[in-house]
Amino acid sequence: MPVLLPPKEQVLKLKVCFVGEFAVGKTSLVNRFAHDTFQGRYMATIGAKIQKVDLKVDQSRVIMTLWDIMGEKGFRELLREAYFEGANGLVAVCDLTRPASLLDLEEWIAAVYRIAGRIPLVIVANKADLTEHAVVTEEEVQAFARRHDCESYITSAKTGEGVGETFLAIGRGMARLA
Ligand code: G3D
Ligand code: MG
Repeated sequence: MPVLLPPKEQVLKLKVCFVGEFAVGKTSLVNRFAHDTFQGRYMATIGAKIQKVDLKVDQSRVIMTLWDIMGEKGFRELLREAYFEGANGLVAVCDLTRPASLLDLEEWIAAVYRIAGRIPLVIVANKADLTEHAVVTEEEVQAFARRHDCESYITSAKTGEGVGETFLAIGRGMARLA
């Protein structure tokens, strides 16, 4: 007699790297998602901070190791091979109040692709709550994402806007390939 078992949940363990210029909000986004807090005080991340989150994506359970990387240029040359090695997904973050931070993502994405190959990517434009200071438009962010053939999200680590959607999108992008 065949025994009918319920479909087994697929468990995926995946590495996600966060890149982007200094102070765009990478650490704040990770904290917002992992702990649902916003740390008002700024502390420069030294090297990389690694955080684990567990997420249900469609039929899969996705355990993501989030690699929160320091954004200063000197460090990328030195450590990027170690950071990006084996990455399954990439979240590239810019700051809506700093146009250069969007342009800068071009270089970050290329650096990650060189090490990890063309892994799923999500573009994030953070600090949506600072509406008065926003100089980057949603259209510019979308155009950038289109060129990279990926999704983009407008977020605020402060209010939580768009944060859950971003993590779900990268989780889904990776789960699709697994
Ligand atoms: P990084 O990890 O990319 O370097 P951080 O950036 O997460 O450390 O954030 C840098 C600064 O931006 C911090 O402010 C942080 O509080 C602020 N920040 C991050 N995300 C948001 C956001 O969505 N909205 C607003 N208003 N601020 C944000 P300080 O003042 O401590 O330097
Ligand atoms: Mg940081």
